Amino acid sequence: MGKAQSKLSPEQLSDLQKCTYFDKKELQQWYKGFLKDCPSGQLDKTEFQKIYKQFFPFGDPSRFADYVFNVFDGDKNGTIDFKEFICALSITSRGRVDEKLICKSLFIQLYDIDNDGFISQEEMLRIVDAIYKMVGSMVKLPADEDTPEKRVNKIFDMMDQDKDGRLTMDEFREGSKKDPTIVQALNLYDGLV
Ligand SMILES: [Ca+2]
Ligand SMILES: [Ca+2]
Ligand SMILES: [Ca+2]
Repeated sequence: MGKAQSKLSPEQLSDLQKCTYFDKKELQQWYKGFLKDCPSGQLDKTEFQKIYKQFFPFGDPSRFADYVFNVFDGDKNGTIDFKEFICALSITSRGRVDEKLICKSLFIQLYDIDNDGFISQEEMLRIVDAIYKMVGSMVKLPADEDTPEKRVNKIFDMMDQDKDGRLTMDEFREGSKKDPTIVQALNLYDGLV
């Protein structure tokens, strides 16, 4: 394989426009940036972690990067190609929480680690813990959220409407509208376009 082509073809562009919110110019720009980070056109886990480390130099983002990597890697072949990357990016940065398009359950996929259709308290704790490790001491958190446990309890208090200790897709979706910060955790590239 070696080096990837330097520009997207018209066919690729129209294909990508179907599954993203980006226009042609934005897509080409993202593609250029993508190739700069990864000339082969295929991001592997280590490279993906490196990107996160640039953004979070004071924390340890490796675990969170792994979780996100697994979500971005739609066909689970161990690398992220540009299409997987830009689809995920489009949803995380421009998609509405109730997005019904191709990558609709991206956030849920991130939190639902064992893929059983529910987000358990334990699963959310693993993700939130990874996020806290990633941001390190950069952010000062309010006293009722200064540990991952407290934060997860607070989220469940708000989202778990039937109080059965796990979140359904609907509970999660509704709750994310009330507290967008949960979804924002994925918005790594927001503001860079
Ligand atoms: Ca892949
Ligand atoms: Ca689960
Ligand atoms: Ca519930």
